[in-house]
Amino acid sequence: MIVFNVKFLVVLLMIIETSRAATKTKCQVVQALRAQGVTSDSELRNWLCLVEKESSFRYDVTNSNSNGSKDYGIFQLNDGFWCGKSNGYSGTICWRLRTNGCQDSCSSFLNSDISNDANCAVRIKNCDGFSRWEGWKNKCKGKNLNKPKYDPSGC
Ligand SMILES: [Ca+2]
Repeated sequence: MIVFNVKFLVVLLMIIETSRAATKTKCQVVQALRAQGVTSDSELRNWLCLVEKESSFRYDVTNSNSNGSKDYGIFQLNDGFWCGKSNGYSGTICWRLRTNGCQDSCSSFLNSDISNDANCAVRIKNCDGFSRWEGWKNKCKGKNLNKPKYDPSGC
């Protein structure tokens, strides 16, 4: 009986650890975005809402779209535009970014290092705005983001 309970506990802890490990905290997201030059608190509030609605702060998540494309990672970056392109681009010229996407593999948007994800996402936002994300457009745009869960000031 005791052996059974210990095994059960170990399995339970492994499940908890796995689900926890695949999630970033609010402040980890804020710090990754600040490292890419995002300084405005109101912009950070929009990013936190976007990440909450798109991925629930999970960095290992993929979702399929109705057109057959897939979205990758904590910022749900689409493989039709932004990742897995042989001529992917690392600069800030918008037409090149829109044409070639970011210079990253799609799988690199699923690992626990979200710095390259944040780099790509910020360049997309700086060129085309948050409206590139359906989750932001439908659930964050024009909404009251003045909530503690979106407050980046303590990070
Ligand atoms: Ca990454």
